[in-house]
Amino acid sequence: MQIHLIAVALAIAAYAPSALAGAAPADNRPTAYVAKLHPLNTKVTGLKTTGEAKFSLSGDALAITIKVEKLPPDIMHLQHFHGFKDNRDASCPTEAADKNGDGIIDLIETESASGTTMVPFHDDPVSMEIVRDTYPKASADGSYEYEETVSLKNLSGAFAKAFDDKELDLERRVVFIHGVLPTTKLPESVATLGTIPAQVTLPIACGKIEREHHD
Ligand SMILES: [Cu+2]
Repeated sequence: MQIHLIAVALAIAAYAPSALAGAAPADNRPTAYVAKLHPLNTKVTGLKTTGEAKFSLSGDALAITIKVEKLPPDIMHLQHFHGFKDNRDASCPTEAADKNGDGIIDLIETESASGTTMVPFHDDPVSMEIVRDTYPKASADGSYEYEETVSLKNLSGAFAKAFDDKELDLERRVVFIHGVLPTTKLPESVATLGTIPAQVTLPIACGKIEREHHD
C-alpha cells in the first residue's frame, strides 16, 4: 500500500508542469492553482477581507474564479496578479513593508515584496488593460464572485508581449484586491499610482498563488 502511494506521488510529481503551460496531471483532473486571500490594511477598512482566487486549466481554457467577502461594500474593486518582471518569486507584503511608518501598506510599498501590477481580472484580462471600469463591484453586504474564462494561449501571448517574453508562471505571483470607500480619509503619506486616488489602489487583501494539491 505504502509503496503504491509513493509510486502515485512520483507519477504526479513527474507530470507537474513547471509553468502553467505544462501538461495535465496524471489523474486527468484539471490543473488548478489557488490563492487564499488574507486581509491587509484592516485598520483602514475595519474589515477582515478574505477570499480565494482559483485558476483552473482544462485544455486551453483557463477559468479564473475569485470569491471575496467582507469587502468595503457597493464599490468596484481592482484585482490583479502582481509579480516581478525578472520572474523572482513574489510574496504578500508583511507589516515590514510599511516603510514610511504611517501604519498603512500602500500600493507602492508592496512593490519590494510583490513586484508590480501584471494581469487584471475584469471582463477582459487578455487586454492587459489595468485602467478599466469592468472590475467586479461588491454587493451591499460586501461580497462578490468573479468568474471569467480566457484562452491560456491568448493570455500567455499577451503577457509575453507586455513582459519581455516571460511566462505567466502563476506560482511566482500574488493576487491583490484593492479599494476602500472613496470617503475614507487617508494621510498624504499614502502613495498611489499616477493620478488614481489612493482609495482605489489601496491593497485590502493578498494571497500567494500555489498549485493545488489533491489528497
Ligand atoms: Cu493590483
